[in-house]
Amino acid sequence: MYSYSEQGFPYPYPVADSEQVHAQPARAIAWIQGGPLAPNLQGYVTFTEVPYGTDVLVEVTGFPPYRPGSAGRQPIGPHGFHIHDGTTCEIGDPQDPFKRAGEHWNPTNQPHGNHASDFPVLFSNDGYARMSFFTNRFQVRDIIGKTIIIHQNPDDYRTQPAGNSGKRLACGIIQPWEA
Ligand SMILES: [Cu+2]
Ligand SMILES: [Zn+2]
Repeated sequence: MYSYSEQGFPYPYPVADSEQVHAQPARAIAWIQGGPLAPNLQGYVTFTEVPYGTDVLVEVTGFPPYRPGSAGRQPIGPHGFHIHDGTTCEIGDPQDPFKRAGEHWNPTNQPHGNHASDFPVLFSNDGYARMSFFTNRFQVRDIIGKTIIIHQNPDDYRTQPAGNSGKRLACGIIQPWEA
């Protein structure tokens, strides 16, 4: 037997192991801070272990205004959003910040569009974004110490190696969260 409230929606089928169900879920958090291209951007991303995968919740304020694309110029927003394989949010070049956060974390050697670290784009509502989604591509313990990057431009989920998402607006380091 299972119930929605006690064990979550049964994906892909009910959890049989009651010990697994009642164990304290592993959690992680990344505090997000904008760099020189978006100094007002700030927020957080949380990762919560759930049956068969991970729930991700993100809440961010301070996005720059949307700007439509034109010939040879990418739109600003919605914003590419990924886990990168670097472990630092050092700014580096202020014109092209956070390069030391590395490239898309890619533990299964997939093309961009199917990286474990490829997330839905972040959609700004007059500067504010909130989104939650489920992924079965990693567990919380796999991503501790890696970085979250929010980009200036949309992810096309096609261009290699990073979806043509453009410059890096903000960064955060994923850390264990005991709340
Ligand atoms: Cu990225
Ligand atoms: Zn990718």
